[in-house]
Amino acid sequence: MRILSDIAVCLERGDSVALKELVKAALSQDISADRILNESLIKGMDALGQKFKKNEIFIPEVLIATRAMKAGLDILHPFLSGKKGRSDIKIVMGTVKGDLHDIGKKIVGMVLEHEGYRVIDIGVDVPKERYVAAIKKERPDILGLSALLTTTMIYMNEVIEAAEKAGLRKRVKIIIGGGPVTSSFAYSIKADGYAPDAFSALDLVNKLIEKKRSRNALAG
Ligand code: B1M
Repeated sequence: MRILSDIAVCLERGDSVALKELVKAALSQDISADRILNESLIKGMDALGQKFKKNEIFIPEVLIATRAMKAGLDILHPFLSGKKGRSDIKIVMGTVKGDLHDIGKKIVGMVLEHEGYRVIDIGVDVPKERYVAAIKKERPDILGLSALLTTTMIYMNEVIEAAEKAGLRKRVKIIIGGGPVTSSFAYSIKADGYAPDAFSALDLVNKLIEKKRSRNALAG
């Protein structure tokens, strides 16, 4: 669909003004927010990532495109939100220490909110101590860790160990995701699950919550 590829082009160019207008136009043509997210914004960001990798563009261009991405996400957010019924389930999400990438985490959070979950975003560059503090303060059902760099994903292990040391590991399910993360890595650091994208993260959370509910029901 032409309008979806036009949005992706605006994203790559970092043209926030045109992108916002096109996203609004796409919504008014009854194109779903999920489709706009997947087929234009995420697609555009992937294309940008390829160019970044090949040194065809540099950090300033990526930052300008990031701003455009966020402007698009702000418009889509209300169209992804609204379901009720799971607001008793709390999910804390953060990008690990040393890592400033937050778009993927933001999208995962939006998709989970859309399902009605309560999401608390504790930001980027989050040290293990802040994750531990957030588990104590918020008492979440699920803790989500995001990392986009091969150099920062290993920190996820430290967060899990810190939760264990603080005696909090059994209280919370820990799920991980982000570009370089894999299911075998998740298994190796004893995370409770891995998801490659936002909609798989939703499936994973639904499954973990379902399991918890059946366990609680069995326990009476
Ligand atoms: Co960075 N960057 N970046 N960057 N950047 C990548 C990640 C990179 C792959 C680019 C490349 O070389 N092709 C590369 C990493 C290589 C590696 O380690 N494997 C890279 C690099 C090297 C760097 C710097 C080191 C560059 C430098 O300074 N020389 C630097 C590091 C800064 C730091 O963090 N300390 C850097 C900086 C930046 C910017 C600040 C300029 C900017 C980030 C802005 C921001 O986020 N506010 C940026 C961006 C935008 C990118 C690319 C182009 C796009 C990332 C993105 O937003 N993707 C990226 C290239 C790429 O990914 N193709 C790149 C769109 C987003 C929807 O996808 O984040 O993967 P993603 O999220 C997905 C899934 O991964 C998953 O669901 C999401 C939605 O479907 N997911 C989860 C994510 N978190 C999850 C958590 C879950 C479950 C699923 O459960 C909890």
